[in-house]
Amino acid sequence: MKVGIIGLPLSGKSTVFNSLTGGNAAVRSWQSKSEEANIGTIKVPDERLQRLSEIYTPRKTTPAEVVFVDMPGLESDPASARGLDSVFVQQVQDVNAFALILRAFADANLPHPLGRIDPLEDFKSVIMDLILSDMSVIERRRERLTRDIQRGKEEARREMAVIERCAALLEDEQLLYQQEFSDEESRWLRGYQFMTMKPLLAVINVDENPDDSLLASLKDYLAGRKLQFIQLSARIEMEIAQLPAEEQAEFLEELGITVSARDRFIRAAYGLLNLSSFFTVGPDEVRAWTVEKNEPAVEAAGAIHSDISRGFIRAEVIAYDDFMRVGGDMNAAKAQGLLRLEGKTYPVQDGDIINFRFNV
Ligand SMILES: Nc1nc2c(ncn2[C@@H]2O[C@H](COP(=O)(O)OP(=O)(O)OP(=O)(O)O)[C@@H](O)[C@H]2O)c(=O)[nH]1
Ligand SMILES: [Mg+2]
Repeated sequence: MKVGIIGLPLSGKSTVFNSLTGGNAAVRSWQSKSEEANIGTIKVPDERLQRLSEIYTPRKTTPAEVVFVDMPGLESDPASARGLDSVFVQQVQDVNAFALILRAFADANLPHPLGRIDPLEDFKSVIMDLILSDMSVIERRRERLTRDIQRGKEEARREMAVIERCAALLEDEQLLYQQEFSDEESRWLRGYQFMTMKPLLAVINVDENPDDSLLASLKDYLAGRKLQFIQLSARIEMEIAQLPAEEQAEFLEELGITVSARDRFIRAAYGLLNLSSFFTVGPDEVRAWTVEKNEPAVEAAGAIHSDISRGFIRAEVIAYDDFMRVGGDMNAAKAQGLLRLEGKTYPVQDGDIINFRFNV
């Protein structure tokens, strides 16, 4: 899974990135501006994986991973709104979701690029950039399709219907990822790489004494649009994340933070993206894999290797909880009928332990 961290300049993107990855990406002052994207990978903490590893004592234990891409600031200017630049679009092409950082901290030494602290307006402004960018993609495609339709191409007519529907939604300032599309529509839409098709998590970056009225209007707005958000104080979280592991827990406790930003972030991202984890176990490796919720077994197999998907015969599946209930003993699980044989279309559940049978 790959998450793009986006937002206006100086909203705290690199600070959030560092708090997630424990990294040391350069954080900026108002004079400077970042140009390059930073990339960092974190391992998804999962207690279940640890327990499985204790049972199998494998040579290798491999957690699921999330990659974060910390993007340069979006030069959003509502007066001359014209969408996103092509370098940005290129760089975020393969991210699965956006985390949009919203500045809700005041700091006289760090002037806001638009001259005011207003996370709600910032949110609207970035969203508008994403929408305009998608609209210009549609505009270009529309010209082409119009010509094809005139030449009597039936396919073009069907595709046009899909993008006209998207255009209407975007004009209504809806985000495409929140809409329902049929399988056929989704197939057409994949090719467009729409920015608003990527699920979005709003991250409200506050300081020690947040302005509650500012936050209330933002949260009302987000909730009203069924958008997911989390609130954190990136600078504090970054300082904690850069401490040695032993000291981190102590600090979090002192500050009364029960769950670190990283963990909250990952949980939110998993929920937002509708993801779950399954496990593979054995003496060589115990490993967690990330798949979409209810992904068919044959496609989940493809997360491991395309051969396993291609040569799929069946999946031997046991739920993590069932496995633990019989003391982590696979033979006992078999004897009690807890190990199931499932076919290609079986929807993989969070916590499934799977052994794929395949033949290539
Ligand atoms: N007071 C306060 N300052 C913060 C907070 N988060 C970030 N900052 C400061 O804001 C400045 C910009 O932070 P960055 O993380 O570099 O912001 P950015 O969005 O990555 O900036 P660009 O990449 O240049 O667009 C730094 O001086 C941070 O220390 C916060 O929660 N509170
Ligand atoms: Mg930055």
